[in-house]
Amino acid sequence: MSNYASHPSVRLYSLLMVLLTVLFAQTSSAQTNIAGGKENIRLNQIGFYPGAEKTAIVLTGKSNTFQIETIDKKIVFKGTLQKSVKPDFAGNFTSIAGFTTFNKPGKYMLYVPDAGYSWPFEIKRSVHREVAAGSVKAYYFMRASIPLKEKFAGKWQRAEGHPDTNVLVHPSAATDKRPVGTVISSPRGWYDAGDYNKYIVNSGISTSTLLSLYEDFPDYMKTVSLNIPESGNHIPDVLNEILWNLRWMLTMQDLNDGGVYHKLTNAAFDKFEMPDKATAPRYVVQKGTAATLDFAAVMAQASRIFRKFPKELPGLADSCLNQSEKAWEWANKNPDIAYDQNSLNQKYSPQITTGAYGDRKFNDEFIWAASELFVTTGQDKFLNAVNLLPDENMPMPSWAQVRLLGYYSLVKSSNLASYHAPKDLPEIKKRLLTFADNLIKGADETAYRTVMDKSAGNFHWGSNSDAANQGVALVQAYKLSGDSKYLVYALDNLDYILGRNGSGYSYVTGYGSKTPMHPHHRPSASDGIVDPVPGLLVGGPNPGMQDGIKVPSTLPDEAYIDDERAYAANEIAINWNAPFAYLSNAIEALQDKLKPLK
Ligand code: 9MR
Ligand code: 9MR
Repeated sequence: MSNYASHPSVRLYSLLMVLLTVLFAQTSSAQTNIAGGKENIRLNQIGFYPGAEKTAIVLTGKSNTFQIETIDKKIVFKGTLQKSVKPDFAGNFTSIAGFTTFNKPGKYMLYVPDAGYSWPFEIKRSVHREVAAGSVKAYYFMRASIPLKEKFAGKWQRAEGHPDTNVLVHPSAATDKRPVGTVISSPRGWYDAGDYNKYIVNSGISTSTLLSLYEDFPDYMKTVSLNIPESGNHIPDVLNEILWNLRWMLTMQDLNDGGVYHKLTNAAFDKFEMPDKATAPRYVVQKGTAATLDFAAVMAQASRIFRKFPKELPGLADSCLNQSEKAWEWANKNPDIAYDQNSLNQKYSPQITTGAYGDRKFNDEFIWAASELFVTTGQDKFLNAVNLLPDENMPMPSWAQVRLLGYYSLVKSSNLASYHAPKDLPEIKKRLLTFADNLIKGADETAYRTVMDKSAGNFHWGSNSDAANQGVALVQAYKLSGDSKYLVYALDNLDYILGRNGSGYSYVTGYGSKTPMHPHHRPSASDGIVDPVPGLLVGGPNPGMQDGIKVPSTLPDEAYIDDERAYAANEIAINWNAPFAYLSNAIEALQDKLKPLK
């Protein structure tokens, strides 16, 4: 051994290795430096509007200056970095690169001497048009009961999953007219998330948020075509896509009494396999107050929107309204039926262990359903049945909390000629604006200069939907007040989602330079295609780690991991995509109103 090692040629070889190692170390440190910029400069990886604010966040603290360069490295703008007023959650201050005054369309990178180059980005009009449309097209990829053809789905084509034409009434849902084992047909709909089940409560807020996107921006949404099977049928594509889920929802009501089943589900979550391989029996389970009221709200809203397409969709608006009113009546007779999966599992079999969506407080669902029914019918009886202002709170919308969805509808309908304003309307308007003012207060002082970054409390399961829903609330405040300052902060939260954040990810699959590649999404994980299904917003930072997968950092805004198993941070879901679709499309529609403030 020692003889061999001391042989001259071996010594020469070792010397060579040392030299090579030194050389390699140098190239790799140069590479880290470049990658360092990508990691240490956080910005919207899609880009910026020429006339709007442009902000990037720099994490390395030494340099005072930054520059914007073209892709072939010509310097086009030089600026000074500003220290953040407050530190990030780790206690470190950041540097803010503001380049709002640079407005020449093109493709660029941001360069900071001690950090390197950022991801590339674009400055142009309609810069978010594609990602915004992609976030709606994402629902097509979530469709049950239809094969996704290559013409529409490209490389993510797949066989039909879950026809759902033979669905069993679970013992928890049995009635005289529909005893245990009755078979009903309940096809179509969107899969909820990474799993293949269909839940009315979560479908409610998702479908309504997309309906509101159309209702609030009809002219813009009419220009968004999605290349889906219905495209070209004289109905705007966003509505075509919504109809896929709405028609499923309509089948979830038992017309014998008006009650709506909580969900259509397997007994247990499927393994990771393509939807056509997942053939376990499907059940509808117990009717509940939340599901029935959410259904009533969505159908009332859908009725007034689809009323405008009598030729294309004859009778649909009437069916929606009739079924909505039936649901409303059922809920008023059954005002307190929670879906309590654990206690149901003690009484019935098979046990159901899929998502619970088990809300226990229904006053927000009553407010929402009453508001939508009132706006659609003009009848006071709906609002008279509820206390519109039960307390001072203005809770951020989520699957379990829908009060503001009702307020948004009441407020925007207040200029309809046929409308007699409810007595609480002035107070609701005032509260919505105060709510928005409180959201934006202090956002500029945070390390990433966003509303989202203000509070550790925002970072829970599905945190990205909060970032998006804050943006939606700010768009509503803009629509209510005409004050474009709210839009500027809505855009900041869009920047947050697309990369100006604590993890450095653009959280939307397929859009941006560093995006989730391993979302907790059964088709993306099982289709053999490297790229995940595009346009899906992952749940985002969540230090809770309820899935048991360790995140690289438990700081609130960094607690994210792109790991297929990490369903508490890296699943995708229809109720998270919907506010993102609303926000990104609304910002596109309103791009000319984004007058800089800072
Ligand atoms: O895939 C399921 C996901 O859709 C849910 O959000 C999550 C929490 O309910 O559960 C996932 O399923 C997991 C189950 O809870 C535990 N065993 C592993 C399953 C797949 O990772
Ligand atoms: O989004 C839901 C989140 O608010 C809950 O904390 C979590 C645990 O109950 O469930 C989430 O919803 C999941 C649902 O139960 C099943 N499909 C996937 C959903 C997203 O993870």
